[in-house]
Amino acid sequence: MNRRFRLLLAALASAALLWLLLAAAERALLLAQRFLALPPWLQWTLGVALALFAVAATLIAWNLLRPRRRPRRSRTVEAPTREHLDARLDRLETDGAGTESLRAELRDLDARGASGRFYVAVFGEISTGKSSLIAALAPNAALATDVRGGTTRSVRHVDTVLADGSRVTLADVPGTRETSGELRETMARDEALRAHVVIYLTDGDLNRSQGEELAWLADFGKPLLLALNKTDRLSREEREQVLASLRRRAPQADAVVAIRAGGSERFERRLVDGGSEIVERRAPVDVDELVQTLEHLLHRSAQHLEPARERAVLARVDRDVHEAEAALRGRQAEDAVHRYARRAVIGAMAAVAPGSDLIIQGALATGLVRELCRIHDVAVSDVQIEAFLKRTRMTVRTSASLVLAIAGNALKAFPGLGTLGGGVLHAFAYALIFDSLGKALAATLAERHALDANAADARLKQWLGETGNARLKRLAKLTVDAARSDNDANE
Ligand SMILES: Nc1nc2c(ncn2[C@@H]2O[C@H](COP(=O)(O)OP(=O)(O)OP(=O)(O)O)[C@@H](O)[C@H]2O)c(=O)[nH]1
Ligand SMILES: [Mg+2]
Repeated sequence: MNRRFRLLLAALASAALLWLLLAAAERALLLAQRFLALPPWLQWTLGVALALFAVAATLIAWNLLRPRRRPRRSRTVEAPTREHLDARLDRLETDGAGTESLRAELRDLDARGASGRFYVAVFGEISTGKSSLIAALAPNAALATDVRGGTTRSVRHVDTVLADGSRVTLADVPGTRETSGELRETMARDEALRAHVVIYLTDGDLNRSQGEELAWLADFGKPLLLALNKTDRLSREEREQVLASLRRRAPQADAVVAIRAGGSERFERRLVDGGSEIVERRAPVDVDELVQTLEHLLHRSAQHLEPARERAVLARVDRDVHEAEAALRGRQAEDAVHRYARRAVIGAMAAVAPGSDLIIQGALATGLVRELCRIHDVAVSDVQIEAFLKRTRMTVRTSASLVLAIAGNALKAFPGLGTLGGGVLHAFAYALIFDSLGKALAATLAERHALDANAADARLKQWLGETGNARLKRLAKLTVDAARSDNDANE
C-alpha cells in the first residue's frame, strides 16, 4: 500500500469517527432536552434508575477486572483422622507387619502436643548455616559447625527461651542435597513435618531444588519463614536484590528475612612495632529480625500451629501405612500363589492319566482368584471369576506348547525333577501356570483395584513365557518339594 493511499484511508477513518461523535453528541443533547422537558417526578425516577444502573455496572466491572491475589498457599496435603490411622495400624499388627516406628511417630506427635513447647525446625541445603543459626539462637548449646558440608548427621534438639518468654525447641537437621545423604535428607524432612514452624535457610537466591523443597513444605500449611543467611558476603544492593527475588519466588513464605548467623571475619591489626598481622575472629551475629518475626508468627498463628503440625505428621504416617499395607498385601499374595502352585503340582502328580492338554484346574484356580481378590480388598462375583478363568484357559491352551517346552527344558536343567518319575512334566507345567496366573492377577489387582480381565490376561501371557533362571529354579524346587511331600503323605 503506498503512502498516499494510506493517508487517504486515515483521513476517511477520521472523518467517519468525527461524524459518529457528532451524531452521538446530537443524540445526547436531544435526550437531555427531552429529559428536561419531563415532569420532575419522572426526572427523579429516571435519574435514580440511571444512577443505580451506573453503580451496578461499575461493581460488576470491578469484580471482573480487579487483580486477584493468589491464595497465599495451597493447602493440598490431606491427612486421615487419627482413629482411622490407629485402626489401620491395628490391622497391620494383627497380620504380623512391623509398625513400631509408626507407633513411635504417633507417640512423639502426642508428646510434643502435650509439652506446650513450640517446635521450630531449621531446614535447608547443606552448609547454609543451620547449625550456626541454632547456636546464635541458643548460645549455650554446643553445636558443631564446619566449612565442609554435611556436618550435621542426625537430628538434634536444642531448648531455648525467646526474648518474649516463648519456650522453643529448635531442631537442627542434616542439610539436604548432600551427596549420598538420602537417609539423612529423609530424616530432615520428617523433622520439618514434626515442627510447628519451619525456618528455611538459604545463603543466596533459590535454586530449582530449593524452590521445590519450599513448595513441598508450604503444602503442609504450617508457617514458613525464609531466611537469607551469610548476608555479610553481599553488598547492600545485592542483598536487597536477593531478598526481592526470594519474595517473588517464594510467595508461600510467611516472611523473608536477612540474617547473619556466623562465619568469621578477617581484619588487619597494627602491632606496636609498626608491623601488622591478619587476625580472624568470629563475626558478630545478627538474627534480631528473624527472632522478632518468629515470635510474631508463633503468636499470630498459635491456634493453627498444632492442627497443621498434626496434619503434616498424620499425612506422613498415612503414606508409610499405605506402603506397609501394600508390602503386606504383596507378601500375602506371594504366599497364596506359592500355596496354590503347590496344590496344582500335587493335583497333577496325583492324576491317574495326566492329559496331554493343559487346562487350568478349575476349583484350584477359582480358589486362587478368590483369595487374591480378598487380599486386595476387591469384591468379585462368581460370574466375574468364571468369565476371567474362561479367558485365561484360552490363553493357557494357546500357550500350551510353549509351556511344555519350558517344562521340558527345566527337566533337563534341574536333574532333581527327573527323579520324580512320570507326570513331572505336567506337574512343572502346572507350577509355571499357577505361578504366572497368580503373579499376573496380583499385579493387576494392586494396580487397578479391580479384576480387570484384559490387563491380567496380558500379564499372564508375559509370565507364561518368562524363563529367567532364578524363576525356573524356584519353580523346580517348588515342584520337587510338593511332589515329595505328597509322596511322603501317601506312604
Ligand atoms: N560468612 C558467613 N559464614 C557463615 C554464616 N553462617 C554460617 N557460616 C559458615 O558456613 C559454614 C557452614 O555452617 P553450618 O552452620 O555448619 O551449616 P549447616 O547448614 O549446619 O551445615 P550442614 O549441617 O552440613 O548441613 C560454616 O563455616 C559457618 O561458619 C554467615 O552468616 N556468614
Ligand atoms: Mg549443621
